[in-house]
Amino acid sequence: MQYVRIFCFFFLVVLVRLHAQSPTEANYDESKVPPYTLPDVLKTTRNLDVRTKKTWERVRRPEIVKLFEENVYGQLPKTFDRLTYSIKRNVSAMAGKATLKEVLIEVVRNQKVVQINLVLFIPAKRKGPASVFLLINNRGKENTDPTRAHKSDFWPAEMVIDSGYAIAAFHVSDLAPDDTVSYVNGALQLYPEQLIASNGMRAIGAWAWGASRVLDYFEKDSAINARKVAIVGHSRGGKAALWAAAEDQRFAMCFSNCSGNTGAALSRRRFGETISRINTVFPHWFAKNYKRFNNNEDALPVDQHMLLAAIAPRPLYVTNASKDLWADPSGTFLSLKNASRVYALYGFKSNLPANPPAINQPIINSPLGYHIREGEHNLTAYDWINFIKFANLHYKK
Ligand code: GTR
Repeated sequence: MQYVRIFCFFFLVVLVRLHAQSPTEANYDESKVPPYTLPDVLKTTRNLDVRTKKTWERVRRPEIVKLFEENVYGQLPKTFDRLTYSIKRNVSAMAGKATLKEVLIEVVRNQKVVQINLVLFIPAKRKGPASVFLLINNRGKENTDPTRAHKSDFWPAEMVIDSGYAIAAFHVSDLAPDDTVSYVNGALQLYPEQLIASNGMRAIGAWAWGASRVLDYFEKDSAINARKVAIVGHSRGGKAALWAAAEDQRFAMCFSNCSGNTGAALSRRRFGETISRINTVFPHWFAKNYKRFNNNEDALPVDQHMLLAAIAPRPLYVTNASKDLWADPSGTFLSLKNASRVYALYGFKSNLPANPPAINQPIINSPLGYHIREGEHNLTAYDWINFIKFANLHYKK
């Protein structure tokens, strides 16, 4: 009898432990958010206060980017042997409203090639080179259908063209298939040394790297204004969009939709998805070093407000959805609020309210924009309408 009891006890312990790792166990109770202290975005690792944009740019910003490389996303390789491109199609589209370009971008290093298939619509009516929204597509390829037989609000090309912007997309699978095994079959073939390094790039880094290569292409396309490229991503794509914008200051604007954990949301709140869960379910997304912070958030030398701050002073728009608690809307808003101290160094006042705004009340007139949309985790027409409003206002400023 005694043995049976002991067995049952251990069986229960095992069950409870397994359950603790399941998403249903995630904390959704604000009162259970543990006390935490965020690393000070305006204090250098040598404990110096950052009071000017000069010190921010020369000391603290590079320090923060390095800390994210080391501990979270891995290094982002900057060199390769060559980048070439060929225009596969260049035709009138959308009843004459746009030009469709399908571009094959090839990046070579050490005789290895990565191919990025870019879909690009450019408005026919425009004064000079077009500003462009570039989406990192982490969903089905049909969402960015060049033939427009399939239309999707995930990438509403017609709406964006009607607003006077170019719209482009590439698929994450060209850079790193979103899979625990095959993610190596893309950009990482060019950089095999990254696979051994504990601070080596993984899938999210590879997607961000790809976004920068597309920007390299835009610099060669006279129809595009390469100084007005907005990077857009949803969820895991939204994490990559933030990382791309933080690393590559050529991106003029960033839109990070429902990006959640290791995106725009603060990790230390442990609300919804956690570092341990993301590293367990998606071991191929972040650097090996990041796993050291599983259930150990307070040991991280950064939190996600510092990633947002690294995008300053460029306009940044972040979103949530009311039913997407997994992505921690409150922690996302707090992260933005904390990043605003860096925008202030540039004299940019964020118009973010003290508390999160009501549902469907976008904050556009602020270099750090935000909305929480009614509904589920998704990238929708509502989100894009507000991205366009935000871009209209901030490109004009
Ligand atoms: C979830 C993941 C999130 C987010 C999301 C998505 O499963 O936990 O971090 O990336 O997928 O990309 O839609």
